[in-house]
Amino acid sequence: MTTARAKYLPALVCALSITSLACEKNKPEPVDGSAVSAPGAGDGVREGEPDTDKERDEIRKAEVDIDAAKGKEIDGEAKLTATATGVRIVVEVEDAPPGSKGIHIHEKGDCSDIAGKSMGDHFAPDGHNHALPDQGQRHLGDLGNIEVGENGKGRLAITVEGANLKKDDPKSFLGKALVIHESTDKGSAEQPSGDSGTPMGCGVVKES
Ligand SMILES: [Cu+2]
Repeated sequence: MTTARAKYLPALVCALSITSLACEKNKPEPVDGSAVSAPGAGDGVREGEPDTDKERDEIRKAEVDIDAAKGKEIDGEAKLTATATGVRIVVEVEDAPPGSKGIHIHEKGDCSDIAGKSMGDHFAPDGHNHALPDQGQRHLGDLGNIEVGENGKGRLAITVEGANLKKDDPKSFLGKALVIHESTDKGSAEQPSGDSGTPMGCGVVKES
């Protein structure tokens, strides 16, 4: 009897329920770009505490205020944190066209002419070819793609191993530009930059 009662209890609750909410199953999650993050990147990443006195003296945090190119729609910001082995970057955008958009650190911190690429090429101090984060060796500034939902919002969290936020270091992101493109970065198949199209957003990495 106990088993039978347990079996029919959910149906009873459902029938007595004033609203139908208790009976709904497989209700689709709302589309929300903010839930999306890069493959392999996530909150399991070690944040890293300073190992030495020298590291404690270094700049630990930086930020980016992302502005739209003339005639483009996007707004957003990025927070950068130096870890023991690299730089963790969390990018959040809004008011952007939906889709998968190429995102990179470019070599020059100059967003004065985004369409004219005043930011220069991808930041690539190691001289590797262009690729996506899950394709192994790549430009240090290759961050892959950010997924923007139908609500215009997107979020990317990624840790770039080997980068830093030191002043005047050859692998520092400080003073470089974070750039978001209109199209999808196709990765290593498209050299030298992934064919992600016109830059639509840009901001300089500044100490915070
Ligand atoms: Cu780019």
